[in-house]
Amino acid sequence: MLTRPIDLRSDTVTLPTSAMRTAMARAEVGDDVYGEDPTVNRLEELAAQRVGKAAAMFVPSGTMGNLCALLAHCNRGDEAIVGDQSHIYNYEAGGASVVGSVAFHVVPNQPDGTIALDNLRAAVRWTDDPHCAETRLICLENTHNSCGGTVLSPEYLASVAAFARERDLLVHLDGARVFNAAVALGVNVTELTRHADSVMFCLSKGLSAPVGSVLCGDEAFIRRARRARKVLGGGMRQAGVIAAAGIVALETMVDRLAEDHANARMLAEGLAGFPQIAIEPARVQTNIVIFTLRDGWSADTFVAHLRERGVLMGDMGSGRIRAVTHDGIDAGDIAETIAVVAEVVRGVRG
Ligand code: TLP
Repeated sequence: MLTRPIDLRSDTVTLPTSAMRTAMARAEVGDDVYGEDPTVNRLEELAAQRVGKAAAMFVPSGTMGNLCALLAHCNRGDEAIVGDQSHIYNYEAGGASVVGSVAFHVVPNQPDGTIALDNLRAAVRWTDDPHCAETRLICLENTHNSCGGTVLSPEYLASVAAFARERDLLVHLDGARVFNAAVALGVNVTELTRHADSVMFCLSKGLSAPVGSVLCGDEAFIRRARRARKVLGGGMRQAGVIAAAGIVALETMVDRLAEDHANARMLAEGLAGFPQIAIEPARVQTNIVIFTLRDGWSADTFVAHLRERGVLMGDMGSGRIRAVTHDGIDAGDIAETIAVVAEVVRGVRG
């Protein structure tokens, strides 16, 4: 048993840094529903500027950020095209349909997290026939969580943006981990975000802030999104206390994501050494490692055995297991994880 658990379930388990705690304690605050919290205002300006948009809105979660985006872009009865592996479709409780009467038009994600242009083309409804919902929005995800933290390239994003313009559609980017994508590619994040009308990114994942995400877009869009956030009960008051950590996250925690990517690759390479594990290390581009087990071993038993020995991973269903690297996990933890996996593999077999 390890002296402390190695928690690879998600990068959402990251803890605020001491610089964040200091900034939180000292944050100047006001009532943000009146637009009077100076720290929230500063975070929103910084976030908008980082992703190259005119305006931004602080929200308590990525789920609320995506939902506000869909509500601000779409009218009741409109259709949003989403990937079948997307977080918006699978893990956000169908919010846009529940709250906004927005229909999801689900198309396949490719293994690399993209949606093929042919699939987009086929999904758009060309007609003003009243039988059909009106296509309004395309949602993309970068990095793509369920596809294994894969990175959507600027070229691909540009091709979707061009397609959307041609068809008079909008593009929303679920960029919960868009800074991981930018760091992996070695480009400024605006190379990725400029192809979308709106982008949501999370402060509370790899960037280690305790709470919060930011939705960015043009001024008119953010005005509509603020109304949606109010409907959802997401108008916060002295939110500067948490926004302060978000500022530290953006200013100090982006470049270090490269370490998480290197650790994820190290983990993937270690796992590939076990014949019982199916994984292609070359496909691990950022901080998410997804693998399956061979020979009919069950993922939940494997995950339970790891847990008993102090290593936490996520069972994603369909036999898939996810491990996510983040601040607080170093190369030594990865070596220990691989040693624990070796024990489990031997134990379960023997
Ligand atoms: N993802 C979480 C879980 O919900 C699966 C995780 O542990 O990875 N978009 C993407 C791509 C996400 O991965 C997540 C969270 C969200 C949106 C939602 O963010 P929160 O959890 O802040 O609502």
